[in-house]
Amino acid sequence: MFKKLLVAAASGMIASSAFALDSIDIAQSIALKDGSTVHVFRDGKMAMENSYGRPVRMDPGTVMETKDGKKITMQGDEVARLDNILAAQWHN
Ligand SMILES: [Cu+2]
Repeated sequence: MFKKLLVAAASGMIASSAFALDSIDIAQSIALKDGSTVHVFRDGKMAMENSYGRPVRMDPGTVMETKDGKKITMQGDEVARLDNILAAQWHN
């Protein structure tokens, strides 16, 4: 797990929140400029995690800015899906 975090940090993909999510369902987690994180699922849909590590809603189509200045358009709004993954993490 620790090694995984180091790899994530080195690649610049680490979330600013305390947890790097460990889910086979999540393809990519991208840190945003405002301190939140967008998790991209394997099917291309996304879910937002705020800077406190809580799942939050975002309207599909919303344009987000990544920490390194790229623009991403919100696809879907998989709050419940992320909520389940986060809940599972806390029980580990
Ligand atoms: Cu978003």
